[in-house]
Amino acid sequence: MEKLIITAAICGAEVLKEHNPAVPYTVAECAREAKSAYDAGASIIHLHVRRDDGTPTQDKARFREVIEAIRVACPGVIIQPSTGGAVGMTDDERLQPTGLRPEMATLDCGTLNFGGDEVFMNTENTIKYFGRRMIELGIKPELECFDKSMIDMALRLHRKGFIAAPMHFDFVMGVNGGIGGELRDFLFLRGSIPAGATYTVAGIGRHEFPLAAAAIIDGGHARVGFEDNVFLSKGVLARSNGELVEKVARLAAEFGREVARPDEARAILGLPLL
Ligand code: KMH
Ligand code: ZN
Repeated sequence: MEKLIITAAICGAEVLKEHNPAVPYTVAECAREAKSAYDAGASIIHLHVRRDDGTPTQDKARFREVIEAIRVACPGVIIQPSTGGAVGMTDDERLQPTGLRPEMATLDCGTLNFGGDEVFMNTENTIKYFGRRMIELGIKPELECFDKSMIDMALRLHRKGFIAAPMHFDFVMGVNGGIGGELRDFLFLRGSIPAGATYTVAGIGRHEFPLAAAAIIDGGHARVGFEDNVFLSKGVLARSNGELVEKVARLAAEFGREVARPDEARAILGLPLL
């Protein structure tokens, strides 16, 4: 089986220090959290950035600053900026970090309810616009699919030339408004992607580790981090993103699956080596 790629979603746009005091806002805190994850075996850092007061922003200069600090702390790591940003941001606001030409970025493949009155908007035209931009800039999209219909959308837009192969999916499971986080849901999604595609799974909250275990066994890849879950186990806050990554690496070791370092992850994903 291929080595396991662990992605750390260190910060997110919604989770706050009130949920876990280790959630990073400042540049130094982001570098600290990325390093804890990298040292524990993460080869991809999925990145949102904040102002120092915790406000989410897609500001290009802020991304540049945080990315530079992470590069120093985590030599060779793959940095994957979010183009999802936070609910309510415009398309062009969200796309700003693509101007830094990262190796990867997220591409959200559909609209969904996001709790209360919030709607995370990704119309077909938005997805086409983002897909075209990523092809032009040579950025590999991680196709964020919060439900089965979003996989279908991604496949349709791939056929129309808006998304290049080999496709890499991220099944985000357990969001209130998207697909659930049960094993049957996982099997439905992973059975819906084409041969030659890769996937990672991001389970929200209590779904994080069971779904990581499913991906480890299945030959897929796993995402953990404060964006998705702040607990190491029931009622126990993780002290760092690194603790969450360590737990996945331990699970992988139990199942005899080795963890990929960044260049091995690049080879698996079809990214140029550094
Ligand atoms: N913060 C969510 C509204 C992504 O990174 O592409 C969107 C999100 C997905 O987190
Ligand atoms: Zn995200």
